[in-house]
Amino acid sequence: MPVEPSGIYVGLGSNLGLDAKIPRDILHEALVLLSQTGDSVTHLSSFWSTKAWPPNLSKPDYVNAVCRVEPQDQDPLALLQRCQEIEARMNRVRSPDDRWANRTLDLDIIDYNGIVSADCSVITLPHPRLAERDFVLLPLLEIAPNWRHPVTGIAGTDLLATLQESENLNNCVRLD
Ligand code: A4P
Ligand code: MG
Repeated sequence: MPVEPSGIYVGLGSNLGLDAKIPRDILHEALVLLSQTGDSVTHLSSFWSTKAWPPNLSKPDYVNAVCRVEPQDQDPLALLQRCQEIEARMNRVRSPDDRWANRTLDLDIIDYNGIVSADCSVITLPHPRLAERDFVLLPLLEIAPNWRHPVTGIAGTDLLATLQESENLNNCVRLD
């Protein structure tokens, strides 16, 4: 079944403060920076407190959210670059030795108008792990309840239901 273009969705995550800022402040600031650099944020999910994945590493909880963006251009790589610049402004440090290191800010392009790109190190669309993540699906479905996976066409609600039947949940709690 063909899948309608579904919009451009960016996932936000943080489990590390920066100066006086707690993860929620950092996500708010990232949204302001996205808008200031020319990408309109048209929809924003709730903020969710989520247990860090993978579960066995005892990392601090994350705050996660998803926003819908009307970007200044139609170039997924350019949007990724702008997201990475915002991560850098929030002192995001990448640790080559720790794949799941704590991070002040992670901005992932979850879905870019349903584009399906080859799995490569620069950009993979849709985000390759989104279907395994309640901390992505729950906020995504708040702002896009009819969203479908661009590759499989499976409804996000069905992906979430499958996940909820499994053991692989991250105890997501909606914040005020
Ligand atoms: N890249 C490829 N495709 C994309 C895309 N669609 N969006 C490349 C963004 N980046 C993409 O990402 C590594 C490389 O992936 C980038 O250079 C980019 O070119 P990264 O942000 O440097 O590293 P990362 O964040 O560790 O990788 P990734 O893939 O974003 O990690 P995950 O899978 O998102 O895991 N637990 C909870 N509860 N909440 C979280 O948000 N996040 C992670 C990070 C782990 N556990 C978590 C959470
Ligand atoms: Mg990332």
